[in-house]
Amino acid sequence: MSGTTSPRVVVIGSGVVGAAVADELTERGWTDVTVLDRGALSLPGGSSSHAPGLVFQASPSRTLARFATYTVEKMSSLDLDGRWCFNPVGGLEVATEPARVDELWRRHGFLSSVGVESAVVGPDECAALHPLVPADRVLAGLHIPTDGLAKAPRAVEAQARRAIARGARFLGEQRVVEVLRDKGRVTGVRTESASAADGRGEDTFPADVVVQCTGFWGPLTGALVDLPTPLLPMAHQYARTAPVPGLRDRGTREAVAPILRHQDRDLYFREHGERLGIGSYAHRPIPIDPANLPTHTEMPSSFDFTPEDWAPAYADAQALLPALQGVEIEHGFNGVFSFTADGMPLLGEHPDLQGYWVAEAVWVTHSCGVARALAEWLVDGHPSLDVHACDLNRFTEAQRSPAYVEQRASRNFAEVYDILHPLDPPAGPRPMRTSPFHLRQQELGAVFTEIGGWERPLWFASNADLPEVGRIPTREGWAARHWSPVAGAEALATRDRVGLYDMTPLTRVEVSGPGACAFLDGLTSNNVDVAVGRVVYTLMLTETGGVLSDLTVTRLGEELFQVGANGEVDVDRLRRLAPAGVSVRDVTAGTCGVGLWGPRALDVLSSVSADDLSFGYFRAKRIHIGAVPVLALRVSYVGELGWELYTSADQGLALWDALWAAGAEHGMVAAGRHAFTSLRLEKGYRASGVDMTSEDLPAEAGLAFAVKPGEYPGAAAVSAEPRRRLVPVLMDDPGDIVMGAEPVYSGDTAVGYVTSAAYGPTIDAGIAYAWLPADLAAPGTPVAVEYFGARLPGVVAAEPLFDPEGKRLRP
Ligand code: FAD
Ligand code: THG
Repeated sequence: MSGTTSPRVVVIGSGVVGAAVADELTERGWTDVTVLDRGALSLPGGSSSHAPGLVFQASPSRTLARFATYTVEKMSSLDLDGRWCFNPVGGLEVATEPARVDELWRRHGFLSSVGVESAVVGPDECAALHPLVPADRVLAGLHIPTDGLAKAPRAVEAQARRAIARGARFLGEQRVVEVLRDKGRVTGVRTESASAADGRGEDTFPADVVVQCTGFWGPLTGALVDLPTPLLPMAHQYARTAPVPGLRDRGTREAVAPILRHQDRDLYFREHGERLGIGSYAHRPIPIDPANLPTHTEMPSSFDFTPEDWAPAYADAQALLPALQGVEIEHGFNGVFSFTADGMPLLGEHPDLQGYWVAEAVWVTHSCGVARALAEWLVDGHPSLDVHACDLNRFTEAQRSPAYVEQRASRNFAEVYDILHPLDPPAGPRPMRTSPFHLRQQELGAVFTEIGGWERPLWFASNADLPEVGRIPTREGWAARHWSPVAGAEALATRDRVGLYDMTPLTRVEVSGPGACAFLDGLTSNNVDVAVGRVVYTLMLTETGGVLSDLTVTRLGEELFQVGANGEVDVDRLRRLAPAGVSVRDVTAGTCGVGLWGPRALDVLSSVSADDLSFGYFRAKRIHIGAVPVLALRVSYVGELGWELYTSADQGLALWDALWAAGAEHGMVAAGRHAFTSLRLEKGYRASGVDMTSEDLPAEAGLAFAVKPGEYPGAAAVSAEPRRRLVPVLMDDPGDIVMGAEPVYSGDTAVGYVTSAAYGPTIDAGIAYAWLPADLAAPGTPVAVEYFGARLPGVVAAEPLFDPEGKRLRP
């Protein structure tokens, strides 16, 4: 795009995020960029002005890890007048407890799955890698050669200069105090400059696009546009020691030794010449109210050091690194930066104000990757990496409440270095959202976890006496946590008799009004202009054909649809794109539903409903269950005969109780999420956002059947040749159960990674769905899944693994 057609962009905030956004936008031809900061340039006083800049690429998220690898790559290519922006000293994470050794192996596996080289090394090698680590203090280490130190202020300056060379402006001492808008669009911003106190220095900057990159000021900036920016500013302690004996006389370079993490004690370390910098997450959470920041200081993000919080951390540091004994702390501060409820950044466009974008709660580590994603999003329509877990609009209203953000983010601070199992349930506030069946589930001994704000049963203790329990192989280690063989028995009982599943948390959206049909048909990949009473499985795609989400669309009337979706991000997309006259209403909270599935489902339902239940697969009908009006969909995510049964929330208990009473004589069980997952993987039903994302084409994800010719986003791109495929791997040993996110090997090469995994009780095998290169995806191909350092053999299998002819669904 030429400069003259560039939209006018204002970036608020010249930290490491704002500068990177300006660089990435101008690189893509959007050159009319103005970056405004309330502070003086080029060190305006935000978190970036004093971040010690450790870049560890390991993370719980594939997307974050790849944001980090791009940051490493980009910052390595930058310099400021010959001085480095990234110093590739490598990273070393040490284990002082046996559980951490396992965790290092798990992280090593994760890094292999995202293509970052790493090695688990013994104590002697740790000592050889780091001059202050004695071999007798550690059990093992994880060495990541490409980790290192980012010099955030230099990276800001270097990226700003590039952007300026392409036409951008950077203006300091311009505090944005108002965002100008017209008819739901941004039109510019108004600032007060440093001299505003004397009544001068007010200015307006017209803009078509505004990007909020204000770091922990986010909640204040968001308030200008009525946007709750759900992050919590918290102080975190960082200190520099006096010269350390073991670091003296090592030459003039700022840092040579790898950055070091001692996660068993929530500590990290970096060299500053002959001094050591130490950061601690071991102290109490110290939330900061951004409204009470000091206004007339150069470093509003730096608070006074609180030595009482520091003392235990320093004792732990000295225990690991004996060279620190007797070494004083020369300087320390409590530095502020942003934490979110789930540890992920906030990226995306304001739900109601077009042209107002946000990139907040971003570490230096991820800054370049985030900025690239945002620039692609603006310029191309969608980022090339999957960003759904970072989407600004991923939260429900309650999850944006200050109380929720404060509680979850504080917990994230405390747990930032903890060993977290993917199924560890979050602490409070709980329960947040409960289905009307919650009371009954509690009576049945449900073991709950919480996902997306909803309480969800994993399994039910009341099923412990099922005869099937004895057929489920026992487990050890991670795979055994938050799991019980009872879950496997619930799955078998569903295949053998009938199971009752809570479907209330599934996002349900009513789309209605003149044009509703044309809207959904033009938005998704399948044909939804079907007879009233039909259900259609269909996909929302990016312009380049990537799978944003899979939906079920039920036609309830000429211009009335119920859409089964995957969370708030889908609702946001539907709302954003709906034309005038089409109403998009999230009905999830006011409604509830169950899945009644299994060979005896018809027996159960016909005993409580006088309606004709002979309507076919993927058909919908309004029926009555006792006195309860119900929308019944002949759909089954577990691959058995049966229905999803929806009603309004007030009648939920009546629905559950009627079915429960009728189910007794048919051996019905209440079944939880683990059973659900095992059964869906036996059938090969994908979970959007987990198995496939916006990075994957439908054909690659095994979803070509849901794509029809037509005019919808992505239509032109869907026929591209698959480069890789999502396929099931069956483990050779049925007892080998992995967790997800493990690397998959062909010979000695990591060629892919696991998405979802579970034990398939009906087929008695460990199932791991995995992405593999197309030429290694044929059934029969031998592969190995690396699990805590062990290579578990398996083989690519043909799918579906269970009932390939679908006889269960259409008996
Ligand atoms: P900032 O750098 O805070 O920039 C936001 C800018 O917005 C500021 O310059 C501010 O002046 C400006 N602004 C705010 N409101 C307005 C307004 N109304 N108008 C105009 N301008 C406005 N990250 C790592 O990756 N590795 C680490 O090792 C690491 N260690 C850290 C240690 C400490 C002690 C601290 C405090 C942070 C650390 N971080 C680390 C986190 C990292 O520093 C931040 O996440 C990152 O710098 C945030 O960058 P940003 O551009 O979003 O925010
Ligand atoms: N139920 C409803 N809506 C949903 C889901 C659901 N929307 C979101 C998510 N789950 C969508 N995922 C799926 C995945 C697979 C199927 C249904 C929803 C499914 N697939 C069959 C198959 O692949 O063979 C049938 C597809 C077809 O005939 O077109 O059933 O759980 N309401």
